[in-house]
Amino acid sequence: MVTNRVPTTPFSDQRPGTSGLRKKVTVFQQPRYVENFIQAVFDTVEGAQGATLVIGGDGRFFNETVIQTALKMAAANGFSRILVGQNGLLSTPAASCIIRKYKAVGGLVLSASHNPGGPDGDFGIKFNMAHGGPAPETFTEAVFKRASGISEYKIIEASDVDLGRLGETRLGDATVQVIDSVEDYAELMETLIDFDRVSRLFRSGFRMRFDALSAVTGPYAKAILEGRLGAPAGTVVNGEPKPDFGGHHPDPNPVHAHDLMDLMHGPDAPDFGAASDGDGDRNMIVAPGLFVTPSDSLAILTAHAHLAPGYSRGLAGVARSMPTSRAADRVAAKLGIKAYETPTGWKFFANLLDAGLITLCGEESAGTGSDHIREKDGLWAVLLWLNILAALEKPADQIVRDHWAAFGRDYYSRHDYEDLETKAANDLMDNLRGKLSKLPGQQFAGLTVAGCDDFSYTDPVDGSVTPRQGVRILFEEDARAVFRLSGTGTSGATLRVYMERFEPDPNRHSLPTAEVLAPVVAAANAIAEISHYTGLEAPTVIT
Ligand code: VG1
Ligand code: CO
Repeated sequence: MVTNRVPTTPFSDQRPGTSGLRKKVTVFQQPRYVENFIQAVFDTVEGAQGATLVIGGDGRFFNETVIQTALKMAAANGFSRILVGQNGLLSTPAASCIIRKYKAVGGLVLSASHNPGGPDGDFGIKFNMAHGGPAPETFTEAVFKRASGISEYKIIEASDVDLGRLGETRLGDATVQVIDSVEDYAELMETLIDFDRVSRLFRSGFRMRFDALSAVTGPYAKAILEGRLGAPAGTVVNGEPKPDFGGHHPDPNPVHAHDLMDLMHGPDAPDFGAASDGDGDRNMIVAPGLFVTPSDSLAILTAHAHLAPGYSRGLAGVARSMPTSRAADRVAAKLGIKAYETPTGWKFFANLLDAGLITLCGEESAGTGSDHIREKDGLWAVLLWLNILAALEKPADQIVRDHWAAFGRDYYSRHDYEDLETKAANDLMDNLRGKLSKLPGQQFAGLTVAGCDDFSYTDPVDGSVTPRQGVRILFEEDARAVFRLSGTGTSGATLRVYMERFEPDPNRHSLPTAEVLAPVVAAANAIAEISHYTGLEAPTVIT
């Protein structure tokens, strides 16, 4: 088998963001673009020689092409065993599970997650480490540096691997094993969740809808919910992964998963609704007539996780990303466990999970997970909810209202301003950072600034410091506004403004979120001068 060393020249834009390298498909389609980045990753991985590598993706347009390239490059770079999902499919949580189970040195996860797909959509490449989680910044920065000076890549000459057929094939000196995409993941779920109890729930007539948004979770949800748990056929909708997600924007939020929202707010709402994103790591939970914010969902799962077999011994601690509401902290305080606050992005949870400091973690962007893997896990969160619903024997909306009554309600909303000019977005953040020292004590829209900072994270495990992770403004009225720029967008810049307000009084728990948050929104706009810098009078997406 011939290994070619192909001369190449670097691209200057291969710096991974919040979650891997994410660009328009057309950017990845440039000759040598994919090869350069993958070579830079392989050059950075320690212990590639003779090791096992996992490769899988969310099935979006360009997935198979990149997988064939990655397989031939992995064989040329000395990996001895390569596990790849059938038809190139692995959800991000399944990839994490498989890396850990088969002791791989890491894995390539091909996905742009919640970003739209298709020839005009987005694509992405992410590397996960041996622990199954996204590479930390030290690694991604080393990849960027390597990619910025790359002069050749290695690839073997071979015909494409048949990804449809399970089993082993030789590729150069390596063995490629095409594996069932669902099996290992489903087995892991059976160790964490009380499948018998959830099956009984379905047998008792409990109705649910799971919207896979034509993305990767369809086969997983069908095999587990309709297969192993006996939910009626048709429980999973949009269950066939499509290269363009059937035109869906595979971001499970009330705006993009509007069909599910309409159903759950209609007269024939089932007992429970859920959705997941492009690569299956996010989850959206909807009770009849009530969208459950991801921040509340994390808090509710923290409060009740002990009802599932995987967590019956209790939780070590809980972590949330900084912009996520403080609802989970309140539960942690009651349980007497520690709560950690990390920057946005799952990679920051890995050290806490590895060190056994936390059991559950989550983000406001609909990511929830536990120490079973090192990625957020959409379907797992849905299964844990089902376990809790079965154990408490209460309607989902009742569980949420009871939670608010016990802990108070954190009203929460995120405003996104998308497709901004990069300069305007940076200017807004610079201006905001520049005024932080003068804000405390000032009043905006009737709220008084109690304190503010630019969030800097010191990892409690390795002591590494990650500065400039978002500006947070705390108000005396127990409200908060957080500002940061997205690290996953692929055109221009996106400003995210996260707003919350705590309401302890149960008589005020059924108000419209927009009404409760109106002063916080007004204060945030005034402080950051959002319309001045963006030219926009309103956000492009509110979730
Ligand atoms: C967004 C979310 C963040 C999440 C990341 C990856 O990042 O805010 O919470 O971890 O997407 O999620 P940003 O930098 O655009 O705000 V996924 O499901 O796209 O891998
Ligand atoms: Co995702």
